[in-house]
Amino acid sequence: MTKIDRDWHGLSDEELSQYATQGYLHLRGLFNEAEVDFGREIVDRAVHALTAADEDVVPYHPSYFNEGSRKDLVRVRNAIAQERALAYFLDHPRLVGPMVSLLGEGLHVLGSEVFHRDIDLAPHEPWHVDGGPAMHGVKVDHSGPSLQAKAQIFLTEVSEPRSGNFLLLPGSHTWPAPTLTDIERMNEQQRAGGVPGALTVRAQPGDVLLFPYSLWHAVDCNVRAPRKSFILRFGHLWHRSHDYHAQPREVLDDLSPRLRRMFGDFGADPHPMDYYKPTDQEAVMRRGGDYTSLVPAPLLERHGADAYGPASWSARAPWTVCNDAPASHGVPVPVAR
Ligand SMILES: O=C(O)CCC(=O)C(=O)O
Repeated sequence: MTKIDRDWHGLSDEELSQYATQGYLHLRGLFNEAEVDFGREIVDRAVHALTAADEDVVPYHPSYFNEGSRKDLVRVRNAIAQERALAYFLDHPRLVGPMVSLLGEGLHVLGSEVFHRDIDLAPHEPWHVDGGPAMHGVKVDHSGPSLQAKAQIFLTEVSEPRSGNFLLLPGSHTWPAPTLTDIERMNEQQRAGGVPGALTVRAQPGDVLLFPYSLWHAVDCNVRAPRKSFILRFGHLWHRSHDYHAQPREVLDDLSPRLRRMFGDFGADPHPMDYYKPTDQEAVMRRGGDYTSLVPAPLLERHGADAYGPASWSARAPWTVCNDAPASHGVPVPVAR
C-alpha cells in the first residue's frame, strides 16, 4: 500500500457537517501569533504599494461599487502578484487541509485579496452573495464538494461588534440569491441596528472564516480600529479565476509545485483535459513549500524561524471551532420562498 505523506489534515466530519448546514466555519487560532505579525506586515506593504501607485494592478470593473472614491477601504486584488509572501498563507498546510476537505484535491486559487478597512460609521459592505448573476442560480446541495469557497484570515482584533465585523445569515447558503428588494430591505435594517437572525462574527487575530459564494453576507461599520485581513478565494481547477487570467512565469517560479498547480499551472504544454482529470494531482498536492526566506528578518528574530516552518505545522488541527451566537434582532429571513 502507498504511504500517504501529506503535510495537511482535513476537516472532521463534524466540522464538514456544520459547514454544510450553517454555511460557514469559524476556525479559531488557525494561525499563530508569529504568522499574524507576518500577515499584518504583508497587508501594510500591499496597502502602501497600492496607495502609492498611479493605478490598480487589476483594472477597474463596473461591479466594484465605486471603490476608488472610498476613503475607508483599501482592497488589493490579485495580491500574490505584488506580495509574493502571500504564498506562505496560500500554501499553508493548515489552510490547504480544510480547503481540500471542502473542494477536493483539484484545488484552484481563484483570487487573493488584501483588505484594510478603516473607521467608517456606515456599514462597510452591503448585503450580497458572491459570484455575480452567472453563479446566483447555481444550486449546490452541500452533500458533496463545494463549488467555490473563501477563507478570510483575520489579522487584527474584530471581537467587539461594530469593528468591521463580517455579518452573515446562518443557513442562507442554500437560499436563492437575494433579490434587489431583499437587499434594499436588509441594508435598511442594517442601518437601523441589524438584520433579523444575522450573526456578527467576532474574530481574533489568527482566526479563519470559511464560507461559500452563496452565503448572504455583509460587513458592519467600524467605529474602533483599522481591520486587516486576507480573503483567499478557492474553487476547482476547471473554474475561471476572479482577479487574474494566468499568473506570469515570474510569479509561478517563486512558488512550490503544489501552489503552482493551485494557480492552474500544468507546465509548458498542458493538455485541455488536465483541468478536469489531472493524472498526478494526489502526488502534487501532498506537500507545499518552505517560504521562511520571505519572512522579514526582524520577525524571524522576534519569533524564531521554527514559528514559520514545518516544525510549527505538524500539530493536527490546532484550531477550535467557534460557534458565534446570532444577534437577537427577531425572526430570521425565511428559508423557503
Ligand atoms: O471584508 C469582508 O469581511 C468581506 C468582503 C466581502 O463581502 C466579499 O469579499 O465578498
